[in-house]
Amino acid sequence: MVYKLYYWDGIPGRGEFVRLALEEANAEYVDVARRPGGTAEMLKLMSDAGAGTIPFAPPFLIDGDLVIPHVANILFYLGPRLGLAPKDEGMRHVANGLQLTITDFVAEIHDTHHPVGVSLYYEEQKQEALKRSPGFLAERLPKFLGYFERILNQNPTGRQQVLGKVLSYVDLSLFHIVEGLRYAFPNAMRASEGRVPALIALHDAVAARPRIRSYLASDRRLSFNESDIFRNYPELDRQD
Ligand SMILES: N[C@@H](CCC(=O)N[C@@H](CS)C(=O)NCC(=O)O)C(=O)O
Repeated sequence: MVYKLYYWDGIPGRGEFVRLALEEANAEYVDVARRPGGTAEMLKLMSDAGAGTIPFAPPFLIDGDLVIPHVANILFYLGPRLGLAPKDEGMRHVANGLQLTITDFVAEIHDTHHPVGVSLYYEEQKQEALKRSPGFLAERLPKFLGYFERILNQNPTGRQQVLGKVLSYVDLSLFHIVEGLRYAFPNAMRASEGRVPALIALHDAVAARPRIRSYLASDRRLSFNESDIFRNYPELDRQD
């Protein structure tokens, strides 16, 4: 069965967390909105009950008759099927908890440039963004990064991955978090990375995996840009 991933064309966005898992597993999938007519197909699925449950927002995955929305939920479903989740059921919920923490982190990253309203342009909320971003960089960024650093250091089987002895979708998502933060907040990341060496080592190890390396070099990988969650607005980055 070919998985169908639905996500906005033109940005890595939240779809990237799912793409990385599909790519690492060499799974057969179609990035539907990137094909001609794909965005219209996605919007139709979101507006009528053509195929099961109507998703509220992309990303969502269709596998046969199943329509599965939300990054963490998609990865919870795909993880065991792709060999990217712990075998133990309880530990799969631990993985899901970590992924949901990543979901929260992503929402806060998004809110640095959109602190007032999702339907307003950045320029319409730039003053509020300038107030919000310093607090995010001073408190929330180190708190989230430090949390994942602790999780890595506490793994009794080794700090190369967050859970057990083998790579999981959570590790792939953390790779994307570091990539995105480096794009959005290069100054803040330069100042922070020394405090999270295990997380940076995990990022580098994921980047060096053969399938991920080949995906990153392919045209399936979209570049970060200022329509995405991770946006490079120098005025929102650390200034010293
Ligand atoms: N909790 C959802 C968030 C989904 C989401 O916010 N999707 C964005 C694109 S990244 C969207 O299209 N939102 C439309 C809306 O909220 O109206 C997830 O983790 O997948």
